[in-house]
Amino acid sequence: MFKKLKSIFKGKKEEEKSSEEEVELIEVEEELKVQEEVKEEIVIEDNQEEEVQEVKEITKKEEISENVEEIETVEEKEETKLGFFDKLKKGLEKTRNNFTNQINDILKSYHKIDEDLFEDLEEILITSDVGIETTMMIIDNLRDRVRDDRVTEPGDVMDLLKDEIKKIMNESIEDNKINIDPSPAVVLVVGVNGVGKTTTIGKMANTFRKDGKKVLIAAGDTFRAAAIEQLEEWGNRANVDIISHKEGADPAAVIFDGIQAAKARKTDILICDTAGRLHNKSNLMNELNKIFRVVEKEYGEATKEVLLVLDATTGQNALSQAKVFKEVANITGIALTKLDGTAKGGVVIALQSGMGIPIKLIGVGEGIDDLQPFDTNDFVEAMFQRQ
Ligand SMILES: Nc1nc2c(ncn2[C@@H]2O[C@H](COP(=O)(O)OP(=O)(O)OP(=O)(O)O)[C@@H](O)[C@H]2O)c(=O)[nH]1
Ligand SMILES: [Mg+2]
Repeated sequence: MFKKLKSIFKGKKEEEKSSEEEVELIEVEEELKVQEEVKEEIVIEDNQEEEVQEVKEITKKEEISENVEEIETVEEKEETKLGFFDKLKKGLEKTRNNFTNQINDILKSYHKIDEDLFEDLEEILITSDVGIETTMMIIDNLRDRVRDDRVTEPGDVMDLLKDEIKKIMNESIEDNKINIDPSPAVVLVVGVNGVGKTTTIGKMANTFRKDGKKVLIAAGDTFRAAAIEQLEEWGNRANVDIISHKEGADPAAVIFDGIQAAKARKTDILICDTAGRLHNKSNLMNELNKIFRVVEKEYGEATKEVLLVLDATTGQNALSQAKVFKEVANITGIALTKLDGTAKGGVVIALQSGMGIPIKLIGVGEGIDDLQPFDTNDFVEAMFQRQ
């Protein structure tokens, strides 16, 4: 079915007790004195031993409590990591049910690995929004791997596929860490209407503030009053201040004021909202360029992140938006929202490997804590995990 498309796209003691005591007994009195002294020494030694014993016990207790604390910290971290992973798994439930279950069924239906099996896998990947080009590359690599490793059991293909997806996703990017170090940092949030920019800014502001950072938000979407109010609401929830102007003001002027306030308040991270109207490319380019120029001129020393927000439920549309924004701005990362609402989470693979833009954050719900830093390995594992 996809043969035609395929042809187009080929392409880490010591007891030195031995200060021997030679006591000479000359007179009884002296002898007694000496004995008395010896007795005292022994008492002192005993006392010292007791003290040493006490100190040893205290040290032991401290060591034990330190160890308990260490174990508790490790357990806490593991619990957080587990809670995090479970949340990711839950957020990817629809994708996993669609994608992994289909792959499982296909693999079970084959008794040997042949070209038909590869084609069926290809179809599942393409219909899960992995994108044709990226799918072709993954399946080609998988085919080579099956041949090179002399794999014959269809059941063994799942782990190989998982591995090839991780590889292709890590190939074209350096890392998935959001650029906020060193401070000050400025995060410019761009993206079309309704993708979840304001919600992501609110969640992000809350996460940074909880991490001990001083955060400020600039309400650069002046297109409608409701946008400013919505951001103010998120600012209240996240306990972060907002710099805003009135509806219809020049977005670049709001960002300018945001930068001055961030400098005066010694803010670590300034997050800027922008309007997402995509009338046409040149309009978008002009508006964004004006903001970028202000940031460059007024906040040249700041670490910059240009975060493109994309809605995962829009599938291939998200890919086209990424293409347009990549042309008009130096996008440094993607925040992919609404992954909880789609069965086509495969778009993550297409975006990161096909577009070469690292996914930095993922939205897995509408709540303030429903934003996660993206980790390729965790993502692929969560996507493939069986219930
Ligand atoms: N389920 C789910 N909903 C989300 C997520 N992120 C955002 N939303 C919802 O998407 C809708 C639009 O979000 P906004 O943050 O207003 O989007 P925006 O890009 O700022 O939109 P405009 O300001 O109109 O350009 C809201 O109803 C959000 O609750 C997510 O990760 N999961
Ligand atoms: Mg908004």
